[in-house]
Amino acid sequence: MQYEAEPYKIKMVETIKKITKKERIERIKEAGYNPFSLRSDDVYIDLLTDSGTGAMSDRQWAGLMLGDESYAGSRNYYHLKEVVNDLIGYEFVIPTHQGRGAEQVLFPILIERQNQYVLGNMHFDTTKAHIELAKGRALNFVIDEAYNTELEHPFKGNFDLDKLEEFIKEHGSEEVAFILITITCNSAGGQPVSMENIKGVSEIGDKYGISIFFDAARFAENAYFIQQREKGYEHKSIKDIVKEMFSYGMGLTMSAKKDGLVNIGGLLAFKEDEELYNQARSLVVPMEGFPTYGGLAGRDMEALAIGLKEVVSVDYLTHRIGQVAYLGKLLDEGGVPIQKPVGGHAVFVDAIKFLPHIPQAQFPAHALAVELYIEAGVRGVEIGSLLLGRDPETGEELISPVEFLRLTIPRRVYTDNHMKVIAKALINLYNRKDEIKGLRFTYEPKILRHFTARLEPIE
Ligand code: P61
Repeated sequence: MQYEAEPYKIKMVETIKKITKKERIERIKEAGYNPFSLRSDDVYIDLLTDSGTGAMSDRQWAGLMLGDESYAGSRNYYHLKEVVNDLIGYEFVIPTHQGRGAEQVLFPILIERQNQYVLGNMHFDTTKAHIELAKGRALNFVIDEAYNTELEHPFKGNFDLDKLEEFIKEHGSEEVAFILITITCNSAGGQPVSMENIKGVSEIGDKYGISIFFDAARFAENAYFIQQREKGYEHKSIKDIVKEMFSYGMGLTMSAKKDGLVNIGGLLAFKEDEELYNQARSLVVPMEGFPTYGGLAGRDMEALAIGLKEVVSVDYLTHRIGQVAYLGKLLDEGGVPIQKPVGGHAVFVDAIKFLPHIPQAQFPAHALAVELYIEAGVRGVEIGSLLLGRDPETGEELISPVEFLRLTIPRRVYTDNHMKVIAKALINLYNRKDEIKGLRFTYEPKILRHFTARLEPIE
Protein backbone atom coordinates (compact mmCIF):
# COMPACT_ATOMS: atom_id res chain seq x y z
CA MET A 1 0.00 0.00 0.00
CA GLN A 2 2.90 2.29 0.76
CA TYR A 3 3.60 3.69 -2.72
CA GLU A 4 0.24 3.38 -4.39
CA ALA A 5 -1.37 6.00 -6.63
CA GLU A 6 -3.77 5.87 -9.55
CA PRO A 7 -2.97 2.78 -11.66
CA TYR A 8 -3.09 4.92 -14.83
CA LYS A 9 -1.74 8.14 -16.23
CA ILE A 10 -3.88 10.72 -17.99
CA LYS A 11 -3.63 11.05 -21.78
CA MET A 12 -6.59 13.29 -22.52
CA VAL A 13 -8.42 15.82 -20.37
CA GLU A 14 -11.83 17.44 -20.43
CA THR A 15 -12.09 20.98 -19.11
CA ILE A 16 -14.64 21.62 -16.39
CA LYS A 17 -15.55 25.05 -15.15
CA LYS A 18 -17.06 26.51 -12.06
CA ILE A 19 -19.79 29.13 -12.32
CA THR A 20 -20.30 31.55 -9.42
CA LYS A 21 -22.47 30.84 -6.42
CA LYS A 22 -24.87 33.59 -7.51
CA GLU A 23 -25.23 31.88 -10.91
CA ARG A 24 -25.75 28.49 -9.27
CA ILE A 25 -28.57 29.89 -7.14
CA GLU A 26 -30.25 31.09 -10.35
CA ARG A 27 -29.64 27.86 -12.27
CA ILE A 28 -31.07 25.59 -9.60
CA LYS A 29 -34.12 27.82 -9.26
CA GLU A 30 -34.64 27.65 -13.05
CA ALA A 31 -34.23 23.86 -12.79
CA GLY A 32 -37.18 23.69 -10.38
CA TYR A 33 -34.79 22.76 -7.56
CA ASN A 34 -34.16 19.46 -9.32
CA PRO A 35 -30.49 18.66 -10.10
CA PHE A 36 -31.65 16.32 -12.92
CA SER A 37 -32.82 19.43 -14.79
CA LEU A 38 -29.49 21.25 -14.61
CA ARG A 39 -27.29 21.52 -17.68
CA SER A 40 -24.07 19.62 -17.07
CA ASP A 41 -22.13 22.74 -18.15
CA ASP A 42 -23.37 24.38 -14.98
CA VAL A 43 -22.04 21.52 -12.82
CA TYR A 44 -18.49 21.56 -11.48
CA ILE A 45 -18.14 18.00 -10.12
CA ASP A 46 -20.84 15.63 -11.34
CA LEU A 47 -21.73 12.83 -8.93
CA LEU A 48 -25.23 12.19 -10.25
CA THR A 49 -24.33 8.69 -11.33
CA ASP A 50 -21.54 6.26 -12.08
CA SER A 51 -23.59 5.00 -15.03
CA GLY A 52 -22.01 5.61 -18.42
CA THR A 53 -19.91 8.43 -16.97
CA GLY A 54 -16.56 6.60 -16.71
CA ALA A 55 -13.43 7.17 -18.77
CA MET A 56 -12.52 4.51 -21.31
CA SER A 57 -8.93 3.36 -21.60
CA ASP A 58 -6.64 3.93 -24.60
CA ARG A 59 -7.24 0.28 -25.53
CA GLN A 60 -10.98 0.74 -25.51
CA TRP A 61 -10.70 3.86 -27.66
CA ALA A 62 -8.44 1.92 -30.04
CA GLY A 63 -11.07 -0.83 -30.04
CA LEU A 64 -13.63 1.61 -31.42
CA MET A 65 -11.62 1.68 -34.64
CA LEU A 66 -12.09 -2.07 -34.97
CA GLY A 67 -15.89 -1.74 -35.07
CA ASP A 68 -17.50 -4.07 -37.58
CA GLU A 69 -20.84 -2.45 -38.30
CA SER A 70 -22.44 -5.43 -40.04
CA TYR A 71 -26.11 -5.80 -39.22
CA ALA A 72 -25.74 -9.50 -38.52
CA GLY A 73 -22.81 -11.53 -37.21
CA SER A 74 -20.47 -8.65 -36.36
CA ARG A 75 -17.00 -9.82 -35.35
CA ASN A 76 -17.21 -7.60 -32.28
CA TYR A 77 -20.25 -9.56 -31.13
CA TYR A 78 -18.19 -12.75 -31.26
CA HIS A 79 -15.38 -11.09 -29.32
CA LEU A 80 -17.86 -9.92 -26.68
CA LYS A 81 -19.45 -13.36 -26.49
CA GLU A 82 -16.04 -15.01 -26.00
CA VAL A 83 -15.19 -12.61 -23.17
CA VAL A 84 -18.53 -13.24 -21.43
CA ASN A 85 -18.21 -17.02 -21.90
CA ASP A 86 -14.75 -16.94 -20.38
CA LEU A 87 -15.30 -14.43 -17.57
CA ILE A 88 -18.84 -15.21 -16.48
CA GLY A 89 -19.19 -18.77 -17.64
CA TYR A 90 -22.54 -18.20 -19.40
CA GLU A 91 -22.98 -19.69 -22.85
CA PHE A 92 -25.67 -17.50 -24.41
CA VAL A 93 -25.12 -13.77 -24.80
CA ILE A 94 -27.34 -10.98 -26.15
CA PRO A 95 -26.14 -7.38 -26.18
CA THR A 96 -28.65 -4.64 -25.32
CA HIS A 97 -28.48 -0.87 -25.42
CA GLN A 98 -28.28 -0.67 -21.61
CA GLY A 99 -29.45 -2.50 -18.48
CA ARG A 100 -33.13 -1.65 -18.82
CA GLY A 101 -33.04 -2.93 -22.41
CA ALA A 102 -32.15 -6.38 -21.03
CA GLU A 103 -34.84 -6.06 -18.35
CA GLN A 104 -37.59 -5.19 -20.81
CA VAL A 105 -36.79 -8.30 -22.84
CA LEU A 106 -36.35 -10.76 -19.96
CA PHE A 107 -39.00 -9.81 -17.42
CA PRO A 108 -42.12 -10.36 -19.57
CA ILE A 109 -40.79 -13.85 -20.39
CA LEU A 110 -40.22 -14.79 -16.76
CA ILE A 111 -43.34 -13.17 -15.29
CA GLU A 112 -45.97 -15.57 -16.53
CA ARG A 113 -49.00 -14.32 -14.61
CA GLN A 114 -50.24 -11.02 -13.31
CA ASN A 115 -49.10 -10.20 -9.77
CA GLN A 116 -46.35 -12.83 -9.61
CA TYR A 117 -43.58 -11.75 -7.28
CA VAL A 118 -40.00 -10.95 -8.13
CA LEU A 119 -37.97 -11.26 -4.95
CA GLY A 120 -34.76 -9.29 -4.62
CA ASN A 121 -32.33 -8.01 -2.02
CA MET A 122 -33.26 -4.47 -3.11
CA HIS A 123 -34.48 -3.72 -6.62
CA PHE A 124 -33.23 -0.56 -8.27
CA ASP A 125 -35.94 1.93 -9.32
CA THR A 126 -35.93 1.31 -13.08
CA THR A 127 -35.73 -2.45 -12.44
CA LYS A 128 -38.76 -2.22 -10.16
CA ALA A 129 -40.52 -0.20 -12.86
CA HIS A 130 -39.84 -2.92 -15.46
CA ILE A 131 -41.10 -5.64 -13.11
CA GLU A 132 -44.29 -3.64 -12.64
CA LEU A 133 -44.64 -2.95 -16.38
CA ALA A 134 -44.51 -6.72 -16.88
CA LYS A 135 -47.38 -6.94 -14.32
CA GLY A 136 -45.19 -8.40 -11.59
CA ARG A 137 -44.68 -7.26 -8.01
CA ALA A 138 -41.22 -6.30 -6.77
CA LEU A 139 -40.35 -7.14 -3.16
CA ASN A 140 -37.14 -6.52 -1.19
CA PHE A 141 -35.54 -8.91 1.30
CA VAL A 142 -32.33 -7.11 2.23
CA ILE A 143 -31.14 -7.66 5.81
CA ASP A 144 -32.33 -5.12 8.41
CA GLU A 145 -28.72 -4.10 9.09
CA ALA A 146 -28.72 -2.32 5.70
CA TYR A 147 -31.06 0.33 7.08
CA ASN A 148 -28.91 1.11 10.11
CA THR A 149 -26.22 3.38 8.67
CA GLU A 150 -24.04 3.36 11.78
CA LEU A 151 -23.85 -0.39 12.04
CA GLU A 152 -20.74 -1.86 10.42
CA HIS A 153 -21.54 -5.08 8.54
CA PRO A 154 -19.30 -6.43 5.77
CA PHE A 155 -22.18 -7.48 3.49
CA LYS A 156 -25.09 -5.10 3.91
CA GLY A 157 -26.43 -6.16 0.50
CA ASN A 158 -27.24 -9.67 1.78
CA PHE A 159 -30.67 -11.24 1.63
CA ASP A 160 -32.42 -12.13 4.85
CA LEU A 161 -32.59 -15.82 3.96
CA ASP A 162 -35.11 -16.70 6.67
CA LYS A 163 -37.52 -14.00 5.54
CA LEU A 164 -37.05 -15.04 1.92
CA GLU A 165 -37.83 -18.69 2.60
CA GLU A 166 -40.70 -17.82 4.92
CA PHE A 167 -42.28 -15.71 2.19
CA ILE A 168 -41.98 -18.48 -0.39
CA LYS A 169 -43.47 -21.02 2.01
CA GLU A 170 -46.34 -18.71 2.84
CA HIS A 171 -47.21 -17.68 -0.73
CA GLY A 172 -46.17 -20.79 -2.65
CA SER A 173 -43.38 -21.03 -5.20
CA GLU A 174 -45.80 -20.74 -8.14
CA GLU A 175 -46.45 -17.14 -7.03
CA VAL A 176 -42.76 -16.29 -7.45
CA ALA A 177 -41.57 -15.56 -10.99
CA PHE A 178 -37.86 -15.48 -10.10
CA ILE A 179 -35.32 -14.20 -7.60
CA LEU A 180 -33.04 -11.32 -8.61
CA ILE A 181 -29.73 -10.81 -6.79
CA THR A 182 -28.45 -7.26 -7.30
CA ILE A 183 -24.65 -7.08 -7.00
CA THR A 184 -23.64 -4.78 -5.51
CA CYS A 185 -26.88 -3.67 -3.87
CA ASN A 186 -27.13 -0.14 -5.23
CA SER A 187 -30.06 1.22 -3.25
CA ALA A 188 -28.64 0.06 0.11
CA GLY A 189 -25.44 2.00 -0.55
CA GLY A 190 -23.48 0.01 -3.13
CA GLN A 191 -23.27 -2.73 -0.52
CA PRO A 192 -21.91 -6.17 -1.45
CA VAL A 193 -23.56 -9.57 -1.20
CA SER A 194 -21.37 -12.34 0.23
CA MET A 195 -20.67 -15.58 -1.63
CA GLU A 196 -22.20 -17.47 1.27
CA ASN A 197 -25.40 -15.48 0.91
CA ILE A 198 -25.51 -15.92 -2.88
CA LYS A 199 -25.08 -19.65 -2.30
CA GLY A 200 -27.86 -19.57 0.31
CA VAL A 201 -30.26 -17.84 -2.09
CA SER A 202 -29.41 -20.38 -4.76
CA GLU A 203 -30.11 -23.27 -2.37
CA ILE A 204 -33.51 -21.79 -1.59
CA GLY A 205 -34.11 -21.43 -5.34
CA ASP A 206 -33.21 -25.10 -5.88
CA LYS A 207 -35.36 -26.26 -2.97
CA TYR A 208 -38.48 -24.50 -4.26
CA GLY A 209 -37.80 -24.71 -8.00
CA ILE A 210 -37.36 -20.94 -8.44
CA SER A 211 -34.86 -19.50 -10.94
CA ILE A 212 -32.07 -17.21 -9.80
CA PHE A 213 -30.93 -14.27 -11.90
CA PHE A 214 -28.37 -11.56 -11.30
CA ASP A 215 -28.68 -7.83 -11.77
CA ALA A 216 -24.96 -7.65 -12.43
CA ALA A 217 -24.24 -3.94 -12.99
CA ARG A 218 -21.42 -3.79 -10.40
CA PHE A 219 -20.31 -7.42 -10.38
CA ALA A 220 -16.55 -6.73 -10.25
CA GLU A 221 -16.91 -4.39 -7.28
CA ASN A 222 -18.91 -7.10 -5.51
CA ALA A 223 -16.20 -9.67 -6.26
CA TYR A 224 -13.55 -7.33 -4.87
CA PHE A 225 -15.42 -6.98 -1.58
CA ILE A 226 -15.72 -10.77 -1.35
CA GLN A 227 -11.97 -11.07 -1.87
CA GLN A 228 -11.29 -8.43 0.81
CA ARG A 229 -13.89 -9.44 3.38
CA GLU A 230 -14.99 -13.06 3.09
CA LYS A 231 -13.10 -15.89 4.70
CA GLY A 232 -11.71 -18.37 2.21
CA TYR A 233 -11.61 -15.89 -0.69
CA GLU A 234 -8.61 -13.76 0.29
CA HIS A 235 -6.29 -15.75 -1.98
CA LYS A 236 -8.69 -16.24 -4.88
CA SER A 237 -8.42 -14.11 -8.01
CA ILE A 238 -11.20 -11.66 -8.92
CA LYS A 239 -11.83 -13.73 -12.05
CA ASP A 240 -12.33 -16.91 -10.03
CA ILE A 241 -14.67 -15.13 -7.63
CA VAL A 242 -16.67 -13.66 -10.52
CA LYS A 243 -17.06 -17.08 -12.08
CA GLU A 244 -18.14 -18.67 -8.84
CA MET A 245 -20.72 -15.93 -8.11
CA PHE A 246 -22.38 -16.34 -11.47
CA SER A 247 -22.32 -20.14 -11.25
CA TYR A 248 -25.18 -19.87 -8.71
CA GLY A 249 -27.57 -18.23 -11.18
CA MET A 250 -29.14 -19.19 -14.48
CA GLY A 251 -28.80 -15.83 -16.15
CA LEU A 252 -28.14 -12.13 -15.80
CA THR A 253 -29.11 -8.68 -16.88
CA MET A 254 -26.29 -6.17 -16.81
CA SER A 255 -26.05 -2.45 -17.22
CA ALA A 256 -22.58 -2.41 -18.78
CA LYS A 257 -22.41 1.34 -18.17
CA LYS A 258 -20.96 0.58 -14.74
CA ASP A 259 -18.48 -2.32 -14.50
CA GLY A 260 -18.43 -2.76 -18.29
CA LEU A 261 -16.45 0.50 -18.26
CA VAL A 262 -18.34 1.86 -21.26
CA ASN A 263 -20.56 4.87 -21.85
CA ILE A 264 -23.39 2.83 -23.30
CA GLY A 265 -24.26 -0.87 -23.34
CA GLY A 266 -25.94 -3.74 -21.60
CA LEU A 267 -26.10 -7.52 -21.59
CA LEU A 268 -28.57 -10.33 -21.25
CA ALA A 269 -26.94 -13.72 -20.76
CA PHE A 270 -28.00 -17.26 -19.89
CA LYS A 271 -25.86 -19.99 -18.42
CA GLU A 272 -27.22 -22.92 -20.42
CA ASP A 273 -30.95 -22.61 -20.97
CA GLU A 274 -31.17 -22.56 -24.74
CA GLU A 275 -34.95 -22.39 -24.82
CA LEU A 276 -35.00 -19.25 -22.70
CA TYR A 277 -32.26 -17.81 -24.87
CA ASN A 278 -34.30 -18.50 -27.98
CA GLN A 279 -37.34 -16.80 -26.47
CA ALA A 280 -35.26 -13.76 -25.53
CA ARG A 281 -33.63 -13.72 -28.96
CA SER A 282 -37.01 -13.45 -30.64
CA LEU A 283 -38.16 -10.67 -28.37
CA VAL A 284 -34.95 -8.68 -28.58
CA VAL A 285 -35.41 -8.10 -32.31
CA PRO A 286 -38.43 -5.78 -32.10
CA MET A 287 -37.26 -4.21 -28.84
CA GLU A 288 -33.52 -3.67 -29.11
CA GLY A 289 -32.29 -4.94 -32.49
CA PHE A 290 -30.93 -8.04 -34.16
CA PRO A 291 -29.48 -10.39 -31.48
CA THR A 292 -25.87 -9.88 -32.57
CA TYR A 293 -26.02 -6.14 -31.92
CA GLY A 294 -29.02 -5.52 -29.63
CA GLY A 295 -29.02 -1.75 -30.03
CA LEU A 296 -25.25 -1.30 -29.92
CA ALA A 297 -22.84 -0.32 -32.68
CA GLY A 298 -20.09 -2.85 -33.43
CA ARG A 299 -17.58 -0.42 -31.95
CA ASP A 300 -19.56 -0.24 -28.69
CA MET A 301 -19.43 -4.03 -28.37
CA GLU A 302 -15.67 -3.98 -28.91
CA ALA A 303 -15.17 -1.33 -26.20
CA LEU A 304 -17.33 -3.42 -23.87
CA ALA A 305 -15.41 -6.63 -24.55
CA ILE A 306 -12.20 -4.81 -23.62
CA GLY A 307 -13.80 -3.06 -20.62
CA LEU A 308 -14.95 -6.36 -19.13
CA LYS A 309 -11.38 -7.62 -19.24
CA GLU A 310 -10.01 -4.44 -17.63
CA VAL A 311 -12.51 -4.22 -14.79
CA VAL A 312 -11.38 -7.45 -13.11
CA SER A 313 -7.86 -6.10 -12.61
CA VAL A 314 -7.11 -6.01 -8.90
CA ASP A 315 -5.03 -2.83 -9.33
CA TYR A 316 -7.96 -1.10 -10.97
CA LEU A 317 -10.41 -2.26 -8.28
CA THR A 318 -8.09 -1.42 -5.38
CA HIS A 319 -7.87 2.15 -6.59
CA ARG A 320 -11.55 2.41 -7.52
CA ILE A 321 -12.92 1.13 -4.22
CA GLY A 322 -10.11 2.95 -2.39
CA GLN A 323 -11.08 6.31 -3.87
CA VAL A 324 -14.70 5.94 -2.80
CA ALA A 325 -13.51 4.86 0.66
CA TYR A 326 -11.21 7.90 0.80
CA LEU A 327 -14.13 10.28 0.27
CA GLY A 328 -16.06 8.37 2.94
CA LYS A 329 -13.16 8.70 5.37
CA LEU A 330 -12.89 12.47 4.84
CA LEU A 331 -16.61 12.88 5.45
CA ASP A 332 -16.61 10.63 8.49
CA GLU A 333 -13.71 12.54 10.01
CA GLY A 334 -15.66 15.75 9.42
CA GLY A 335 -18.63 14.35 11.36
CA VAL A 336 -20.90 13.85 8.34
CA PRO A 337 -23.23 10.86 8.89
CA ILE A 338 -22.79 8.26 6.12
CA GLN A 339 -23.74 4.65 5.40
CA LYS A 340 -20.99 2.47 6.89
CA PRO A 341 -19.00 0.74 5.70
CA VAL A 342 -18.66 2.78 2.51
CA GLY A 343 -19.94 0.91 -0.55
CA GLY A 344 -18.42 0.30 -3.95
CA HIS A 345 -19.56 3.08 -6.25
CA ALA A 346 -20.70 5.88 -4.00
CA VAL A 347 -20.77 7.43 -0.57
CA PHE A 348 -24.32 7.56 0.76
CA VAL A 349 -24.92 10.46 3.17
CA ASP A 350 -27.61 9.79 5.77
CA ALA A 351 -29.89 12.81 5.38
CA ILE A 352 -32.20 11.84 8.24
CA LYS A 353 -29.25 12.23 10.61
CA PHE A 354 -27.81 15.22 8.70
CA LEU A 355 -31.07 17.21 8.66
CA PRO A 356 -33.20 15.90 11.55
CA HIS A 357 -35.33 19.06 11.46
CA ILE A 358 -36.67 18.30 7.94
CA PRO A 359 -39.51 15.73 7.86
CA GLN A 360 -39.18 12.95 5.27
CA ALA A 361 -42.24 14.26 3.42
CA GLN A 362 -40.15 17.38 2.69
CA PHE A 363 -37.34 15.34 1.11
CA PRO A 364 -34.28 16.04 3.29
CA ALA A 365 -31.83 14.21 1.00
CA HIS A 366 -33.04 16.15 -1.99
CA ALA A 367 -32.76 19.40 -0.02
CA LEU A 368 -29.16 18.42 0.73
CA ALA A 369 -28.48 17.75 -2.97
CA VAL A 370 -29.78 21.22 -3.83
CA GLU A 371 -27.66 22.88 -1.12
CA LEU A 372 -24.52 20.98 -2.12
CA TYR A 373 -24.94 22.23 -5.67
CA ILE A 374 -25.35 25.80 -4.46
CA GLU A 375 -22.39 25.47 -2.08
CA ALA A 376 -19.80 24.09 -4.50
CA GLY A 377 -21.34 23.11 -7.84
CA VAL A 378 -21.29 19.42 -6.84
CA ARG A 379 -24.26 17.44 -8.17
CA GLY A 380 -25.36 14.40 -6.14
CA VAL A 381 -28.64 12.52 -6.27
CA GLU A 382 -31.40 11.71 -3.83
CA ILE A 383 -32.15 8.06 -3.04
CA GLY A 384 -35.11 8.35 -0.71
CA SER A 385 -38.78 9.26 -0.55
CA LEU A 386 -38.72 11.48 -3.66
CA LEU A 387 -37.36 8.57 -5.70
CA LEU A 388 -39.68 6.02 -4.05
CA GLY A 389 -42.84 7.88 -5.06
CA ARG A 390 -46.41 7.13 -4.09
CA ASP A 391 -48.23 3.87 -3.53
CA PRO A 392 -49.49 3.01 -7.04
CA GLU A 393 -52.79 1.72 -5.63
CA THR A 394 -53.69 4.25 -2.94
CA GLY A 395 -51.74 7.25 -4.21
CA GLU A 396 -50.42 7.76 -0.70
CA GLU A 397 -46.94 9.22 -0.21
CA LEU A 398 -44.61 6.33 0.72
CA ILE A 399 -41.97 7.01 3.32
CA SER A 400 -38.63 5.46 2.45
CA PRO A 401 -36.74 3.49 5.12
CA VAL A 402 -33.67 5.53 4.15
CA GLU A 403 -33.03 9.07 2.96
CA PHE A 404 -29.68 9.14 1.20
CA LEU A 405 -27.78 11.75 -0.72
CA ARG A 406 -25.73 9.57 -3.07
CA LEU A 407 -22.33 10.92 -4.08
CA THR A 408 -21.66 8.60 -6.98
CA ILE A 409 -18.09 8.45 -8.21
CA PRO A 410 -17.57 7.97 -11.97
CA ARG A 411 -14.84 5.45 -12.84
CA ARG A 412 -11.35 6.80 -13.67
CA VAL A 413 -12.65 10.37 -13.99
CA TYR A 414 -11.93 12.45 -10.89
CA THR A 415 -8.80 12.67 -8.76
CA ASP A 416 -8.44 12.63 -5.00
CA ASN A 417 -8.30 16.45 -5.11
CA HIS A 418 -11.87 16.41 -6.34
CA MET A 419 -12.73 14.14 -3.40
CA LYS A 420 -11.22 16.76 -1.03
CA VAL A 421 -13.35 19.54 -2.53
CA ILE A 422 -16.52 17.45 -2.25
CA ALA A 423 -15.78 16.60 1.38
CA LYS A 424 -14.96 20.19 2.29
CA ALA A 425 -18.20 21.44 0.76
CA LEU A 426 -20.33 18.90 2.62
CA ILE A 427 -18.56 19.47 5.92
CA ASN A 428 -19.20 23.22 5.53
CA LEU A 429 -22.86 22.45 4.91
CA TYR A 430 -22.93 20.22 7.97
CA ASN A 431 -21.71 23.10 10.07
CA ARG A 432 -24.64 25.28 8.95
CA LYS A 433 -27.19 22.52 8.55
CA ASP A 434 -29.91 24.24 10.59
CA GLU A 435 -30.34 26.84 7.82
CA ILE A 436 -31.30 24.19 5.24
CA LYS A 437 -35.01 24.01 4.40
CA GLY A 438 -37.30 21.26 3.13
CA LEU A 439 -38.95 21.26 -0.30
CA ARG A 440 -42.43 20.78 -1.74
CA PHE A 441 -43.69 20.04 -5.25
CA THR A 442 -44.81 22.66 -7.71
CA TYR A 443 -45.13 19.91 -10.35
CA GLU A 444 -45.26 16.18 -9.61
CA PRO A 445 -45.18 13.67 -12.49
CA LYS A 446 -47.14 10.45 -11.99
CA ILE A 447 -44.34 7.93 -12.61
CA LEU A 448 -40.59 8.10 -11.97
CA ARG A 449 -41.28 11.55 -10.65
CA HIS A 450 -37.77 12.37 -9.46
CA PHE A 451 -36.49 12.81 -13.02
CA THR A 452 -38.73 15.73 -14.00
CA ALA A 453 -40.35 17.00 -10.80
CA ARG A 454 -40.25 20.70 -9.99
CA LEU A 455 -40.01 21.85 -6.40
CA GLU A 456 -39.62 24.93 -4.21
CA PRO A 457 -38.12 25.53 -0.77
CA ILE A 458 -40.59 25.75 2.10
CA GLU A 459 -39.92 29.17 3.63
C1 P61 B 1 -27.60 4.56 -11.30
F1 P61 B 1 -31.06 8.29 -11.31
N1 P61 B 1 -28.42 2.61 -12.35
O1 P61 B 1 -27.37 3.87 -10.28
P1 P61 B 1 -29.36 1.20 -17.16
N2 P61 B 1 -29.70 -2.20 -12.22
C2 P61 B 1 -28.97 -1.47 -11.35
C3 P61 B 1 -28.70 -0.15 -11.65
O2 P61 B 1 -27.98 0.57 -10.80
C4 P61 B 1 -29.19 0.42 -12.87
C5 P61 B 1 -29.92 -0.42 -13.75
C6 P61 B 1 -30.16 -1.71 -13.40
C7 P61 B 1 -28.22 3.92 -12.47
C8 P61 B 1 -28.69 4.75 -13.60
C9 P61 B 1 -29.92 5.44 -13.16
O3 P61 B 1 -33.35 6.97 -11.45
C10 P61 B 1 -32.24 6.47 -12.05
O4 P61 B 1 -28.15 0.84 -17.94
C11 P61 B 1 -28.49 -2.08 -10.09
O5 P61 B 1 -29.31 2.56 -16.55
O6 P61 B 1 -30.61 0.98 -17.94
C12 P61 B 1 -28.97 1.76 -13.20
O7 P61 B 1 -29.38 0.16 -15.97
C13 P61 B 1 -30.44 0.08 -15.07
C14 P61 B 1 -29.90 6.63 -12.50
C15 P61 B 1 -31.10 4.76 -13.27
C16 P61 B 1 -31.05 7.16 -11.95
C17 P61 B 1 -32.27 5.29 -12.75
O8 P61 B 1 -27.27 5.75 -11.37
